[in-house]
Amino acid sequence: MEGPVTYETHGDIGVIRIDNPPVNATSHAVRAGLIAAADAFAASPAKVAVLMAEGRTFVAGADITEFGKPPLEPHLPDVINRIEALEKPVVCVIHGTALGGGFEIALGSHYRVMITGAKIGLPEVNLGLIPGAGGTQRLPRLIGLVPACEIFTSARQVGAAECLKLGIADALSDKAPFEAGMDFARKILDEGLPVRRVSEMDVPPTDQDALQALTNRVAKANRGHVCHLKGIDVAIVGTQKPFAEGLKMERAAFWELMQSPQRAAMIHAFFAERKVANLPELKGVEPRPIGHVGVIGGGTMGSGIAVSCLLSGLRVTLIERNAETVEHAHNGIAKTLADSVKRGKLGADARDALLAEKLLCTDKYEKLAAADVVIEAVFESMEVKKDVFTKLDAICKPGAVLATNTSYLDINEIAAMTRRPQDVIGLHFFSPAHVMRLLEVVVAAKTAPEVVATGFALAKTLRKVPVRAGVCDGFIGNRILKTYRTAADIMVLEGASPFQVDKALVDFGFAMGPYAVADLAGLDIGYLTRQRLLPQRKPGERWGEWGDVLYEKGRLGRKTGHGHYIYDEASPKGRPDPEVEEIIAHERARKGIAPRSFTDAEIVERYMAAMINEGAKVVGEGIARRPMDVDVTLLYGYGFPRFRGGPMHYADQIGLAKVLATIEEAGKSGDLIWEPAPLLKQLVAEGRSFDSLNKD
Ligand code: T1G
Repeated sequence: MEGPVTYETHGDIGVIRIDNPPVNATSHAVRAGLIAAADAFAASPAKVAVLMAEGRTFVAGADITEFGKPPLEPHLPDVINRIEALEKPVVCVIHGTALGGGFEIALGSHYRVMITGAKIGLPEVNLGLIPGAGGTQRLPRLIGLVPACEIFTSARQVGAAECLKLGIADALSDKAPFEAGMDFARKILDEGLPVRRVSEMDVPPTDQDALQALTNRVAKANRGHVCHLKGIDVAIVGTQKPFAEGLKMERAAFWELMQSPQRAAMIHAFFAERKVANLPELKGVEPRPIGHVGVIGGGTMGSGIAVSCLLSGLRVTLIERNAETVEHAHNGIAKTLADSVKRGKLGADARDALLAEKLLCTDKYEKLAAADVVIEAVFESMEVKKDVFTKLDAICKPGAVLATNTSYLDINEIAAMTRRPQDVIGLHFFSPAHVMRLLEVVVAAKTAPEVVATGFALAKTLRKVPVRAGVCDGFIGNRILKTYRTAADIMVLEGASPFQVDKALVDFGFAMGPYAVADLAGLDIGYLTRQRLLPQRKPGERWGEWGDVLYEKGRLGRKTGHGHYIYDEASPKGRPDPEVEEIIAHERARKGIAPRSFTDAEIVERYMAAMINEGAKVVGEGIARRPMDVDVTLLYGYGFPRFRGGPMHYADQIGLAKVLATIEEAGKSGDLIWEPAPLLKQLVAEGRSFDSLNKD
């Protein structure tokens, strides 16, 4: 047999091998090959078959690159039905991650063996889909409705030991897949184990209260997403029908979701996250070592960066000013690691080893002499940054990468303070740095390619999503944030309530609206930013100043229990403070603005148009390489709803001409943020999409 699937026999045992790198996805060729292999086995004298895969993992699902294209026969459900219908036993051997269609193939097999460290999962909801090859019908029959629904709505990967306990796996092995498969096949022959079809099993009794509780949890955790609850519905209703009808119902729901904008958005996000990490210009560029990381500053960002490095196995030397702040930083890191132990994310022994062997907190800069990478995370003042980089330039070894975590300062100016500007780069983490996955890799004018490659290599090690950014005020994320926040402020000045703005954007899919976010971050941050930007303000530029009034009243947001919202026992998540509306009304009156009403739709339209317009300026100026870099930045750093794919993808879905029309309409107010981006105007004129720029 040619192609990615082969069939061979070893005495009474047939072996079906899938070999389709990198992750054995069930491409058309694999599906056709599986049918041919099943037929070959059926026709062969072999009495039992082993189904396994080559390479680093068993099948990790359907081939996502085929989505959105006309589906070719055989379809995966039919392939799996063919395997399950075989009259001789098939044992599937799972190594690596059997995900989506891969796990569904295993469920269609008669027995499952898992190799130590292997995992299974049904992550289709991460793509805006549901399992579409029997997962919602077979898994409930094998383990029960509630655990099955939990697995395919959480998209979590389930380990081998838990699979054995749940009855998903029939055996575990620490041998290689082929040997493990042969062992179990011999067991089937020796014990005369029969064909055992999951589709013929009855669903075990269901705890209806548990099922309802799960459904409520899933609805709350996945607000705005369509697929999760549709999956539960298909599993519940489908498994009350004969299997073939349930499978049909699943397939119909699957295809409906396949046509949905949410699926397109989620798959855009899936591939964008991977493409932004692979920069064409870094092909063949060797990164420098990253084993020993220095961190300057043990504040919130510094200690978060240190924890992120420690949890990724790197050695960390953290510098603080004096013995007292050194101890404070060490205790802060120890506390964060203790929380990871409490949440079962880290073993207590491992934590102790990290603190004892990998972490050094000190006030002696010379301890950085051998560090490979040093990340400065001190107070956001150019004076302080220059002092730190002057010291680092004197102490660090040649070739050390000197990085700054500044979120807006000019990195070219910082680099110019050293004799090695080619070794200086921006690594902009997001708070909390050991949790947030976004990392802006800010490339200064003189940054060497291997230093950029080192930034991306560090991101991969820290399991961050790196986005390359150029130097400007706020880089990609904070620059765009400033613009859509200003658009919101202007709508409030013109009459909208900040609470209406927040609700409209939460309904659109954001976890929080801009004013709840401002309260969470602290209104002092907003106040300092407005003070810093004051000298740069242009004549006629408008922005909201009520935040300064709240600041001067000592209302700093959640941390003082009072911001735009009131946070107290009665409303820990905050309730609107009517006094804020009064303060805003005074500002309108002072500025001679006659307020008007806004619909939620108009608020969302303007907010998004401002975000998209600034995104187009950032791409047009080369600060972001492609529109998808903007999408990934907003998705991983600014809570943009994943089921909308990011602002630039969203713009393509609603149409760039419509976005431009909104911008031009809003621009009649004369506000500078509404100056249309040249790139947007060009694409509209050429009838092109942002996605047409994502190609390289
Ligand atoms: N299809 C096509 N390409 C895939 C792929 C897939 N399913 N999974 C990964 N790749 C590519 C990926 O783009 C990258 O390419 C390379 O493989 C390595 O991936 C009917 C319909 C398996 C855990 O959702 O979660 O089955 O960038 O960088 O970090 O019910 O990839 O090198 O060119 O991510 O080691 C369900 C998706 C599909 C799993 C490996 N399955 N993949 O992670 O490597 S829907 C999934 C992953 C489905 C059925 C339905 C991860 C991974 P390139 P990588 P990794």
